[in-house]
Amino acid sequence: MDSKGFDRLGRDASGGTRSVKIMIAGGFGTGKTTMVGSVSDIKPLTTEETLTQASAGVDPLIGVTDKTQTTVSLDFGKIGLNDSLVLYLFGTPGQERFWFLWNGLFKGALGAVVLVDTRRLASSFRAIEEMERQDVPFVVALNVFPDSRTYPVEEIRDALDIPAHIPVVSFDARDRASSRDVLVALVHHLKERSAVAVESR
Ligand SMILES: Nc1nc2c(ncn2[C@@H]2O[C@H](COP(=O)(O)OP(=O)(O)OP(=O)(O)O)[C@@H](O)[C@H]2O)c(=O)[nH]1
Ligand SMILES: [Mg+2]
Repeated sequence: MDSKGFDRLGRDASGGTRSVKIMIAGGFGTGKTTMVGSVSDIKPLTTEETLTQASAGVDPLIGVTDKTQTTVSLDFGKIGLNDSLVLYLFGTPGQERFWFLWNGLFKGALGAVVLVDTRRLASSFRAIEEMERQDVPFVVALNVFPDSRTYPVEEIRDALDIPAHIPVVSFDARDRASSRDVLVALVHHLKERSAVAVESR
């Protein structure tokens, strides 16, 4: 228990609602802000700023040409998965020049979703490497854009060197139910790792 009477999983002394911090991470423009916005029960907090020339050549807009804004600090949202589990969602900035912020943002996080745009695997590869450095359990979520080719999950796993024990799921970040399914997959993964005991509904 901490000084406020909550244990590491956010449970109060009566064993009531658990509040856990979950990161929504991934490379530039993979749909992190979109996912937090679609799945959050509350109006999400965003820190979007207009894309500038500073990112030109570093974070190419291939596949996301209509993108005009980027997260410069974090996204914040919240979702009650069931009566006893509330997830606080923290979306990371995707531009690599802001990745130094990840160190602080990940503090206290129980798990993470790493978004991947299969059209731009290079940026996702770096994000997965970074996740291993952060040492937080994670699942990989392939955000399927309309013009994405459909790859067998095993092919993506090989291409990104994702170990067999890490779940890889496909989803649509714009869709609340689909985004929620990803969070449920993460919670199951955490449960399997005995990091959190969740009573399923
Ligand atoms: N078609 C389609 N477009 C998407 C999807 N997810 C995001 N987008 C679009 O892709 C662009 C990037 O989405 P964002 O949610 O801003 O991505 P992000 O990962 O937060 O980006 P950064 O914060 O800049 O790293 C936006 O123009 C979205 O409207 C998706 O699932 N399908
Ligand atoms: Mg964003």
